[in-house]
Amino acid sequence: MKNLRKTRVMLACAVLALVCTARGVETKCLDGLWEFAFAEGKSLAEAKADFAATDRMPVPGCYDLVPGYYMKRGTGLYRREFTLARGVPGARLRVKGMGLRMKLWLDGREIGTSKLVFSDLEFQTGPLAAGRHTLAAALDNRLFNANNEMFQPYYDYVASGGFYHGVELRLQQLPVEIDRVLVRNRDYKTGRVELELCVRNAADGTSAADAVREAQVSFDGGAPATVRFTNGRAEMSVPSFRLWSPETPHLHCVRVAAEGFGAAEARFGVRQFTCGKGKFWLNGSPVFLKGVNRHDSDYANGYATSRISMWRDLKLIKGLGANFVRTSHYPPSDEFLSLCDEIGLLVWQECIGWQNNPAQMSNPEFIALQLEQAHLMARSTINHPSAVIDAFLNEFTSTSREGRDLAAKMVDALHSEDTGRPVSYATCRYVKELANDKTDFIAFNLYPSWHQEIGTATTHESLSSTVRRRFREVAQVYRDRFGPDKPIMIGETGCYSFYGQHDSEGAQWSEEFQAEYLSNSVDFAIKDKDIQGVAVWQFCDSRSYFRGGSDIRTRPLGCNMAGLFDIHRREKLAAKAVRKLFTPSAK
Ligand code: ADA
Repeated sequence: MKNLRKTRVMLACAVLALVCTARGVETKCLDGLWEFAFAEGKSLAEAKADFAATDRMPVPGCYDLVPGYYMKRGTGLYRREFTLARGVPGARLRVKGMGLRMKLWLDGREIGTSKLVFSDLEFQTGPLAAGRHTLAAALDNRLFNANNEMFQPYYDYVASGGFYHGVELRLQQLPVEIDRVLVRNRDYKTGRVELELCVRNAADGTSAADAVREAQVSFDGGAPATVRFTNGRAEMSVPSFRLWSPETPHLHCVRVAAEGFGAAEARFGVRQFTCGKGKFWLNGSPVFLKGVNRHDSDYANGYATSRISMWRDLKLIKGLGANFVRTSHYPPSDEFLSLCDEIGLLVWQECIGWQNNPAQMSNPEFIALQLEQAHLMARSTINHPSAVIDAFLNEFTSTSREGRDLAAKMVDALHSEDTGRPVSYATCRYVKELANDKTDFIAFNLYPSWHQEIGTATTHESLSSTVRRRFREVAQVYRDRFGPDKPIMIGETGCYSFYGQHDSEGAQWSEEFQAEYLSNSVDFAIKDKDIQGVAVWQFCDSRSYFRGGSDIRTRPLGCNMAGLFDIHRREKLAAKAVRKLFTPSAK
């Protein structure tokens, strides 16, 4: 009897040891120099996996910023080989953001296509044998004036072809395996979280959520506890938890291991961000959002921003005294959010858009793509405590029935992922606004005396009074229309300047003019009773449309010049003015 008990204990310990050392889904990085050819003017339909390579191209990277292909439009053809030491029952190819459309082949077999520019995408490969494999991709960067296009030619940011943040294979080791663990905050006061296990069948990637009934869960490297899961979900409290905030960005780690189903780890934070009583609330206290809009782009590398360049930008943003960044106007990379988790910044992320019109918003394919991007963005970012707002379609025609219908669908799609995040969009439609009924807060973009009321900036006094009067009027419209509960923020305010160009009396486009402009609008935002946040347009100058586009005369060298920093991140006077207002923080 005694021996039997001893054997049982030993067996249990052995199982536990096995479970605790279970490796989980393995990642194989496929970044590097790939074979390349460019088919100018050609479409994905004409692309083939066995193309004749004429060059090589780095992944990640935007091919249309590389000499030979600079600003050309067509399809970039990529290919590389990789070797597997062992066969696997299934794998997923992860593409961490691409533009603008893509087709993929593995060993000559098509494994997927996508038009979800900027999204973090995965494609099933099926079982893979040990040995050599060939992966090929076609990336089309052509622009069309067609209603089903996610990237319209008139958007005020450059359209670029390439792999933005790299490619990896996620190799499943077991026929049914835990792929990821998602951590949803349930109660920030007690550190209560819900774990969702994403368990997959290797062969086709379908969900097997209910396969895992019991798992070993450990937080922050502590002792594992046995937890029962129902339909892949279980609630528990994080031991000795510390809250995440921009000032104290504490992070926790969870490891889940289940016998026969492998293991997965996740980093997360305990926090709550909500809207109510006319304010934003972080962990139960009101928070005023002070920040910038940022394009995830560099002059030289386009959207293929590196970790160091993102980190440099985040240091500059934090250095302004900001607590907030809006990822204008498309979903951020996973890497960017990880860095925001670490450095402590509240992030507004959004699905791609820019002044979309009723014809686009009633196009079934456009609607389907937008909804798919919304689901993907909200779900794939659940573990990032920095991601606190989900948004969509910057400045779409929210005065139209089509806009209102699509907005309602987008709000539902984003809320359905159960992230706990407030949802909204940035509007520029003011009194005619129709689509804000279901949003959690109001964000409006306004450029009085710059894009609107042109000619009212003639004196320092008229600039100041116009800016303050218009912001107040618009804030009041929203307050009256939507009542006292929804917080109101300024999604964008700003104007343009040339780095290094000065004028003692603040001529338009001088650094002085921009600094004076933002001193007025940001000061108004901080002091106004209704405004609960402000995001300056924009963090740094950025590439926009190149030789055409509606406002082309205001895009010198193809750039939008509204940055607090220039495109090389050199500080303008406006950055100093904003820092002065953000740092002492009245609210
Ligand atoms: C808009 C838009 C921004 C940018 C800005 C500008 O409001 O949302 O993306 O284009 O104006 O610089 O004109």
